[in-house]
Amino acid sequence: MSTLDVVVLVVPCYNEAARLDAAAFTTMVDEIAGLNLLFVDDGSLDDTAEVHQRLCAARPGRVASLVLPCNQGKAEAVRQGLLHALAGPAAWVGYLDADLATPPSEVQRLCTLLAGQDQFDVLLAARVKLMGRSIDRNAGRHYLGRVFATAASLVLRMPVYDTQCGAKLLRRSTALTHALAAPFRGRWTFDVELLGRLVTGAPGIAPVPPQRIHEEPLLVWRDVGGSKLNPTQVLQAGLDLALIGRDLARQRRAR
Ligand SMILES: Nc1nc2c(ncn2[C@@H]2O[C@H](COP(=O)(O)OP(=O)(O)O)[C@@H](O)[C@H]2O)c(=O)[nH]1
Ligand SMILES: [Mg+2]
Repeated sequence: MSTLDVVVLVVPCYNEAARLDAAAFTTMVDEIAGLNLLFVDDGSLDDTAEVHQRLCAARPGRVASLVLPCNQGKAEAVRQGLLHALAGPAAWVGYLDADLATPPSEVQRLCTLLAGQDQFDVLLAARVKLMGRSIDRNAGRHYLGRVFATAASLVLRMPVYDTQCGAKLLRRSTALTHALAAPFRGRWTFDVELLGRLVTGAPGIAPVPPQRIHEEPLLVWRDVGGSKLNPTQVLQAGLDLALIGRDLARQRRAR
């Protein structure tokens, strides 16, 4: 990212008033040049909208909010937010979980990796448990996540390690706008679907080659309590993944 590039990070929120660390988000935009935030309130029933308004008022021009009339799920909130961000001048857009499981220091490091490079168009944060790093993940979620990620990499036919980390950055492109044109199939598998759409492209739309996707192992990540993912949604995610695989296979055959 050069000093002229603008990055807009979409923060999807559903009933996040208690978890949103407003001070941390404000400091994050103060410390990361070119970073703007777009909070999406997905029909929250608590005071999320008020917290967003206070954040927007504290950093006008750098922090904005988008209000969806009713709860549509993380996938649709992220899609709407990214489309909104792409309507502006952003060179890069992306999304970040509201609980700051990926902390501001890592957001800063990811933004620095974008600076002035033309090696990749997609930057995925990856939670890799390595010595010397602090990846603090609930054991059950870790092992379930590894099974899911392995299945996702088979479906996508590329060696992606962590499709589900809630921090991703995407360079503005026709392929990206096209990939966001239609709603995603699943609420919790949309990251896989988005990557699939990007690398598959469409008639007349050049795909993003897998070698232009970069995964960056995080130095710090922590599981934050209050997750909205429940066992039924885990089962649904498995089913959605199978259907995404079927859709992608059909699209590959049609090309
Ligand atoms: N827009 C929207 N965001 C949601 C919804 N459910 C969860 N999120 C957001 O998705 C992100 C991750 O949610 P979280 O519950 O921490 O999931 P986990 O970290 O995967 O266990 C947070 O920013 C949540 O606010 C939803 O129904 N709509
Ligand atoms: Mg979380």
